[in-house]
Amino acid sequence: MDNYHKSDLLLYIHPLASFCHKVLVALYENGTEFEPRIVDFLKEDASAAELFAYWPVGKIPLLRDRKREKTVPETSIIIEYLEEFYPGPQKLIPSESQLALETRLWDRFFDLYISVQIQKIVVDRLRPEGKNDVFGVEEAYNTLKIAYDMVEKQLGSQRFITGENFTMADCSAVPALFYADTIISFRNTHPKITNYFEGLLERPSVKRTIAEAEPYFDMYPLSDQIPKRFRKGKS
Ligand SMILES: N[C@@H](CCC(=O)N[C@@H](CS)C(=O)NCC(=O)O)C(=O)O
Repeated sequence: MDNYHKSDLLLYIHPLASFCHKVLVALYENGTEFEPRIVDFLKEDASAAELFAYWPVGKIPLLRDRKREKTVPETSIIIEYLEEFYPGPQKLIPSESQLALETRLWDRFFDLYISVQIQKIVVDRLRPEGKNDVFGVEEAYNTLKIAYDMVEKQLGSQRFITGENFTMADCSAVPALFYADTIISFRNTHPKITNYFEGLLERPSVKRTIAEAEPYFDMYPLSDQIPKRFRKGKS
């Protein structure tokens, strides 16, 4: 059988990429079998060529369902797709419609007002001299601060961002808060975020995602801000 694959699901990723972490956490939460394919944008290798062929905007992660011959882009859509066609024990989108909306809202919130703002700040450091977006970066810092206050308020006394159950919104929170903390630390200013994030870090899915990113941490422009406890042999 020449088109035999170990898994129907092929996931184009990079282990350091924050949006990939969101989907990896979802997959590990449910023990969903998949084949990772690392895309190295710097090398423009075969994986990158495949990614662009399937999804010309070239964003990762990208899911390819070989059984259904379907290409699934965008983290939230990927998680919704997995929930529909490859469900596992951890329900990531609640069945109750109001809670499902809350989940989608806070998923968007972490993506748009934290992860995207971090991207703006980090990518600006990699821009050629004279091409920096000083105003955009300033705006991103402001948005991050507002977002922290909103997340702190939303958490109230609940364990997860939408209540007592772990959902897709918490998958988004993991990389958002991991990288945001390297830019503006919330540890001395936002006790509920700190406590929530520490709880997330205890989950095996999150530990595994961070451990797999660790060999690549030096590629991150603010790698010196990643706490030593996440670095092997550097505690
Ligand atoms: N809205 C997208 C964002 C994905 C995204 O920005 N991915 C980054 C990696 S974290 C990427 O592909 N960057 C490469 C590039 O922009 O060229 C999603 O949720 O999937």
